[in-house]
Amino acid sequence: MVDINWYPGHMVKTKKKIKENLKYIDVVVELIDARIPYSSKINEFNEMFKNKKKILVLTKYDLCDKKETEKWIKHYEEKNYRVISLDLIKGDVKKFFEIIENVMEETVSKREDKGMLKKRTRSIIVGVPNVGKSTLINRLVGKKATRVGNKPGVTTSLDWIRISDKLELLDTPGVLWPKLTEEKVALNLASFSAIKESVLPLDDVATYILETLKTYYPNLLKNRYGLDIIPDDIVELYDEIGKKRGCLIKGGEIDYDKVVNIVVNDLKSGLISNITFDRKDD
Ligand SMILES: Nc1nc2c(ncn2[C@@H]2O[C@H](COP(=O)(O)OP(=O)(O)OP(=O)(O)O)[C@@H](O)[C@H]2O)c(=O)[nH]1
Ligand SMILES: [Mg+2]
Repeated sequence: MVDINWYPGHMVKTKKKIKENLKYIDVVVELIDARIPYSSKINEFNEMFKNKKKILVLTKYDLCDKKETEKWIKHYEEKNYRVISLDLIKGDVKKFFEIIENVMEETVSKREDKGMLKKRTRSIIVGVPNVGKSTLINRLVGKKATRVGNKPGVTTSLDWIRISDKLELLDTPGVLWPKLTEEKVALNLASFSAIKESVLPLDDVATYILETLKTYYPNLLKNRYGLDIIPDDIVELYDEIGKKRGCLIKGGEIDYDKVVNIVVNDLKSGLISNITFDRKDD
């Protein structure tokens, strides 16, 4: 069992802030990483947002295994989410506007029937660190309204951002009050940079990445590191990658730390893509 003792103070504050803002919120937009649609989904949101309209966005669609994603979309649709998958970098975000309008249609027309004033839809964007919350907002605004970065914890405060006459969004810092006690979840979150590198031993993360690739994506693993075969033994696998990449220390020994860093960084920077680590059928 990995030992995780991590619950930064700002997580507590964020939770309090979300709760304070709850009464203003019409729609909850929950983001999960398409490569880990189970591990990056926060259970606590179910209870917290139980009476709200909900949209689930699978981000990083460009990096996931599309066949697996289809299964997850179906899974969450059966749980009554409106689900969309998005490539937030190159994809079209028009779909997002359509869905949010669609979800709000009933409420808006009810207000109109009652002769009430038009009001902007208020929506909150939530999800684990690094999932793409700020990127989504920037895409919707069409300019850099909020900061993004490829590490967890870039957004630290809660801000309302006006998208249009119809829509206002609340960006939130990434939150993690999930199933971190599940070892696989923690490893998945670490593999895709939702938790800081210091939380788990990096060699555990690299080994997990290699084992998972070996199981589900052997060809991607072979191609990435130029391997003819994948050794059964994990140490031999490290050795092979080390040799291919010239990770050697004096005396021709393999520099394992270097291999660990290469593997973790290849995943983090999307150099190994079309992968999904949470398997619907497992
Ligand atoms: N390839 C790809 N990269 C993405 C996508 N969405 C976001 N990213 C990248 O993921 C990283 C994190 O994005 P952010 O928008 O800062 O994530 P966040 O959820 O706001 O993170 P915190 O504020 O730390 O909680 C950035 O490097 C983005 O460029 C996507 O759909 N595809
Ligand atoms: Mg952010």
